[in-house]
Amino acid sequence: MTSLSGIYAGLNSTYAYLASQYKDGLTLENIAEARTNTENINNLNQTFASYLQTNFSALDADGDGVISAAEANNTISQMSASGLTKAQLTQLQASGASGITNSDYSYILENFEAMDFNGDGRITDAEIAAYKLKAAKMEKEDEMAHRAASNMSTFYGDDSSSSTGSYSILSYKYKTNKN
Ligand SMILES: [Ca+2]
Ligand SMILES: [Ca+2]
Repeated sequence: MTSLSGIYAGLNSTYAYLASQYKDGLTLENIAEARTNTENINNLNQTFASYLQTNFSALDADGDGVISAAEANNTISQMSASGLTKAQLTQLQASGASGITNSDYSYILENFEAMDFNGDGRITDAEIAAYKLKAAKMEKEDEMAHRAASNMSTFYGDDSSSSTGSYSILSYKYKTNKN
């Protein structure tokens, strides 16, 4: 099931990990420092840390230079409710460890416009689910149309066949009536 929840969870846990190191509140400088701190190498997700860094001012809603837990929670739950933009998804796809698989990122980005049913430039989990349902339905219809077409050609026989014995039921009937 393709879902963006891994992204929201990753952003949440990355914020929580960073915030636990800077008890006075997480500043832009803190994030930059944490990203270069070798002690964090195994515990800090660089993709999400980079996202928090480059989107700092959007996360710091009151503009006091610190991302509070409430601000992080608000922003991430808002993201989860309204969905993610193409630019956000493109930025988050930057590394393999970014909440969802690389192929899921590609799938969403390649089908972004068709998937964005309400046309607001954001993709939500509901839109992904609806798109998948629609795609599955269209695939089934294609398959049925193809099956109907191949049944039809069996019925009419192979016109290109040079064999004289390969009359289809229809052409045989036609011939019989004519004679
Ligand atoms: Ca703030
Ligand atoms: Ca949308």
